[in-house]
This record gives sequence, structure tokens and C-alpha cells, in this order.
Amino acid sequence: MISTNTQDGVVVLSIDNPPVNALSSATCVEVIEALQKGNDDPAVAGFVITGNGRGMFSGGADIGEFATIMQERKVNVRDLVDAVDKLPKPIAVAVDGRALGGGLELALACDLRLGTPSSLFGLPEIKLGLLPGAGGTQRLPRLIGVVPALEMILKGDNADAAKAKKIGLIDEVVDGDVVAAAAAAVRGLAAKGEKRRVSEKKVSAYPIYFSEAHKRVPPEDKGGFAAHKAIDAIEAAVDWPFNHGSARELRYFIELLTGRESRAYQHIFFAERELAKIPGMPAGTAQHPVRSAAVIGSGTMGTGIAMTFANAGIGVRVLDTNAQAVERGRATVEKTYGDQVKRGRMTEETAAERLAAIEFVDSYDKIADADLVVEAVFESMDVKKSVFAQLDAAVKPDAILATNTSTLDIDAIAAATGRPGQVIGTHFFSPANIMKLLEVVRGTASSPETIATSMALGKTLRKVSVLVGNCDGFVGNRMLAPYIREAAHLLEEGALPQEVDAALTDFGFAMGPFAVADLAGIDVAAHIRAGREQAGTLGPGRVPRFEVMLTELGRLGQKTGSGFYRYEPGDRKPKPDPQIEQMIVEESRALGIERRAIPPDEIVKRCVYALINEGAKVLADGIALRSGDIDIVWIYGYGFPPFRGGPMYYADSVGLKKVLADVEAFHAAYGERWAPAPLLAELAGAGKRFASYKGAQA
Ligand code: 3H9
Repeated sequence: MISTNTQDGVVVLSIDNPPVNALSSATCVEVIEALQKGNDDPAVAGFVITGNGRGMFSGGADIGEFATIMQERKVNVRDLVDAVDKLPKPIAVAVDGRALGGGLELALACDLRLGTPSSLFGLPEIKLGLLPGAGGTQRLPRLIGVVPALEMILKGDNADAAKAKKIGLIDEVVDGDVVAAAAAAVRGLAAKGEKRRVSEKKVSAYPIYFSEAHKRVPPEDKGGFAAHKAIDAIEAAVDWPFNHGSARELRYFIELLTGRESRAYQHIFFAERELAKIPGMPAGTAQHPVRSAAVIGSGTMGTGIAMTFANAGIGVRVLDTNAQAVERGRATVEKTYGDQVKRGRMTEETAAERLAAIEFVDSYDKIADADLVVEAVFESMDVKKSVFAQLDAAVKPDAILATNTSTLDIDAIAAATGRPGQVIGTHFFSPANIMKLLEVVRGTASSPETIATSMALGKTLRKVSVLVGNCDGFVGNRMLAPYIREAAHLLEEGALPQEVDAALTDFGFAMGPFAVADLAGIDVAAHIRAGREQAGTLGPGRVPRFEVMLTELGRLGQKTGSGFYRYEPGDRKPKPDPQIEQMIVEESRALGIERRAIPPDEIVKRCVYALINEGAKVLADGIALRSGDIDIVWIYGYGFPPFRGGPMYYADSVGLKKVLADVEAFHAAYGERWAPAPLLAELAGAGKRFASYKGAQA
């Protein structure tokens, strides 16, 4: 896991633990032993630690070992970092690539830090619900000051080499042989008998820095647990000598590591990495290169998708025959990039490049040579079929034809073409240039090449791509339907939109279902409902009609200034509306329902368990490959609280027996729509978790 060579009295230790040079227990042991050996050897002047020259110095502690490492008291990054800090001989780090988490903490313990122009430095532990636990909270503020340290640790973002040099995180950026430069620097220190331990530095800060930082992060029960602990640990670096602060950091780290929040984040980390693993799809499956793309439709989705391509450096033609729609689309694109320049998030040159990458065209022959086309026209099967027939005739034979439908049957759309193997769903979420989620919807005929290309394209577009099966609503919108339906039943029974939304945002959702409905457009929901009514797929029992009633009233959501809430001009904040309250109360009366006060925890259970019960069906039907895939869809596409790990992980953490008992009680009280999913009943009965279910993949 490490290799060593000696260059003119300096031992160079290269970490070689693919794929990311994680500092596993075994790697730490090897490095510590090599340091001890070199230290005992009078011919050795000092050390350089580096990576394996493959662009990754180290991705940090081995996350896969977290479950056991502290409990079993195995040697870990903390021991390695302590050994480096105590080393009598000088040691430098030559960061070739990324130094993340424990990798950067190792660098911080060295006397000197050298990087290359492409090096990146970060402490992303916060994204795992942790704080840097190998001295990072103590050394970083000592090295660069409290304010930048707070920013780096609380955001978990990377600093590039230029920034790292500017803030004093590294000593030198070497555009050449960084290892040789580090070895020379070590010889220099050795010649002077000098050590430059960061742990020996002092740091001061005003208490207000910390009190303000506490105010800026989410509350402890809303995913902010690790952030508050990190702030306290950094404050300990100011208040106390290094060893005391370091002991505090360790205590917090262990507390976080074994806590619910971090376990949920670790689940998300691994679930995200599982997404690329597609059962039955060999790793080297051929892909179709996507160098140019086309988008059909210049509406909100079409322009958002076009910007997504442009942002990834792929030229895109947007086809729309409606001149007015094109003007609106063009204006949206120009405004979006213009705003980014105004906010300092993009240079004028970059904005100009991206604008130039998007071309609006008005006929199919102008997109004939596109490698991939994404259709984003009106959500109607007839319209889509007609577009696909025209695409099939006009676009080169090996191009992939993708649809952005959010609910419609991919196979029926594919059947309108003579190349069903090259048809697939790419369901972007609105706004497409911002939202991270991409559902890649595989049709019955979608070829392995089409699937592999679309998944790889998702990565190029910097999306989190989840491969899902073809059914009404796929994973996300299929689960959304019973969730929203239950929220509407709660209105009929006694709750108001603001109460339902408050209970769910209090649970941690980014937005409540009624605020979301107003944002997405009530007419969109009414249109989907009408389609399901026609297809007979609305679900068992009576389904509340609020979206139909609001549409009839012209209350289409934010865009008309009113929906489930009312909106002041220019203000997106939903305001409770007495007119809506009256409408809801009258609906309850008309249905003969005696309204009652519904406590927030019942609201949460009814909505979230409706989601979970449908998720179990999605899993059993093979529409999602794994329960973790469903979690990723809901976290990235629907604002499910990440600190709860996604709906299926949440169900596992509550315990499926308990979830089933509640679902059965709701079934008895509310009828068929609550019939427990057979998979939920099966797993609960066997004392298992959704995470253990491999059925659909087997
Ligand atoms: C820490 O350091 C704690 C310390 O403060 C204190 C300790 C006491 N460990 O993402 P990719 C695997 S916490 C184990 O597809 P990329 C990953 O699962 C750690 N495994 O590649 C995948 O495996 P597989 C702080 C890891 O190039 C494979 O590597 N560090 C680790 O797109 C490829 O991953 C972090 O939070 C790890 N640390 O991105 C960094 N990292 O092929 C987390 C990756 O079997 N990691 N793997 O599915 C990342 O952000 C990205 O993986 C990275 C590479 C940027 C490194």
C-alpha cells in the first residue's frame, strides 16, 4: 500500500492504495512503520509523503472502515497524524492531486506542504455528518486563521492550489517535479535542524466569530449537528493548548461517527457510488460518444436542459418552430447567464462561451447530425409520438433519442420510431440547469449501449443519475402521487396547507407539498390527474380534488399569484389564504367529514409512510434497482432531508416492524389506498431492512 525510495538522504513514501488512496488502517500502519524505520536510520535526513502520481494524493480516511475502526481501536489516521507531528526529523508533503479529509489532515501535520497547479485541498467531513477528526479542527485554524478555517470546514468545499497558497494552507505551488522540490525543502530544514509544527502555533479569535457561525448553520436537529460540533472544536483550538483541543475534537468525532445523522450521510455516500453499478451491465459496455446534442422545445425545461449541456461544454441546438417561444427561451438563457455574471459566479467570457454553445433552430434538418436529442415538449403522448416519428426520420441513424417525460410510457414513445433500442428517458428536474437529479428511464428495448451512454452523459452533465424502470411516474413521481394524495386527505380531515407544510418542513423537507404544488403549477398536477383518471390509474378509493378546484378558480400557483397560498407581487413567500381555508372547510362539509385538529407527527407519518409504502412497491417491481437508489431520487429531486438518509433508509432506521404496524392501522382506518406493500410486510416479518433486499437485481 506504500512504496518507498530514498532520494539523496530523503525517504519518499508514496501512498498507493487505489482507487482513491484512502488512509485505511493497514496503510496507516505501513506509513508509521516506515517513518519509525527512517527516523532510526542516521543516513536519513527527513521524509516526503506523496501520492502515486495518479491525481489523488488521498481521499482521506477509509470510510468503509468507519463502522469498526474506533470501536476496535485499530490504528487510524489520528495515530498516523500524531506520529508525523511527533517526528523529530523534518517531513514535507508533496500533494499530487487531491488531498481530502484525513489526507489534508496528514498534510497539515507535516512541516511543509507543497502542491502542483492542479492540486485540490478540502475537508469534506461535514458532508458525511462529521468533523475533521485527525487534528483538522486544531491545525487548520492555527495555520490559516479561524475565519477561513470555519469556512472551509463548515462548507466542506475544495480550495484549488492558487487559493490554498493565498490563504497560507500550502507553502509552495510547484509546476514541475513536486516530489524533488519537497525533498530539497526537507534537506534545507534538516540542514538547519528546523521543525515547523503547526500544532505549536497559537491562534486567537473574537468569541463573536463562533456565536455568529452557530447562527449561520442549520439547527442541531435539522442536519446541523456536525456543524455545531465543528464550530465548538475550532473554538477549543483558540481556548486551549493543542492536546486539550485535540482531545475535544476526538470526543466530538466519536459522538458524531456513531450518531444517526452521520450514519445517514454515510449511507448516501455509498448509495451514490452504487448508482453506477448496473446488474447485468458489464463495466466496459460500449458507449456512443456525445459531442453534440439537440433539445426539442424551448420552454422552461428545454432551455434548462440546453444550459445543462452548454455548462458541460457540449454544443446544443434547440429546436422550436414557435418564434415567440424561441424569443422567451433565448431571453431566459441570456438572463440566467447574465445574472450569474452580475453575482460574480461566472466571468463574462464563460457566459459568452456558453451562450454561443446554444443555438436556436426551427427545423428538423438542422439537428440531423446531433449525437443525442432530448425531447422536452408538452406532456402529451400524441405530441411526443409525433415528435419522435419526425426525429426518427430526420436525425442520423446512430443518434440516441431521449424523452424528458416525467410520467409517460417510454415503450409507447419508442414504438413511434424504427430504433426503439436507441430510445430512453432522461427525466431532468426543474430547473434543469440547477437540480442535481437525473432519472434515466430504461425502456424494454433500450440497448445496453444506450443505457451506458445515458448514465455516462449524466456524469458529464454533473448530474446524479439514477437508472429507473418504465412505469407511470418512474421512481420519483410515482411515489410523489400517494404522498401528495395523503397530504390532500389531511386537508379534508382538518388540517390546513400551512399546517401540513410546516409539519413536513419541520421534519426536514426543503419545502412542504402545497408550497411545491404552487411552485410547480397546479394546472400541471390537474393535467397529470386527468391523464391518470382517463387511464384508470388514479388509485383505489376517492381521490381529493383540490387541484381540479383550484384550476377551475384560475389559482394555478405562484405564476398566477395564488394557489394553495396567495403571493404578493414579486414575493415567492407563500401566505395563508382565508379563501382557501374556507374552500377546504366547505369541501370537508360537503364530504360529510367532521374536521379535527391533526397533530404534526400524524401529518408526518401519514405523508412519509405513504411514500415508503409506495417505495416498497417500486422496489418489488424492479423500477428501482436498490432501496438506496430511491433514497437518492428523493434527496436530490424532492428535498427529502438528507440527514434522515432518504425515505427507505429512514424506514429502515425506524424499523420496518413499526412502520408496518402504522401502515396497517392506517389501512384499517382509511381503506384500500393504505394496503401494506407485500414487500414491506415480508421484510418486516423477517426482521429485515429494505437495504438488505436484492430481489429485483437477483
Ligand atoms: C475522514 O477523512 C475522517 C478524518 O477526518 C478522521 C479520521 C479519524 N474511503 O467517488 P468515486 C471509493 S472522512 C473509502 O466514484 P471520483 C468509492 O466508494 C473522509 N472509499 O470517484 C468508490 O468505490 P467503488 C473524508 C472511498 O473520482 C471509489 O472510491 N473524505 C473513499 O468521482 C471511487 O469513488 C471524503 O469525504 C474513502 N474516503 O471521486 C472524500 N473515497 O468504486 C470522499 C472514495 O467501490 N470521496 N472511495 O464504488 C470523494 O469525495 C470522492 O470519492 C473522490 C473521488 C473525490 C475522492
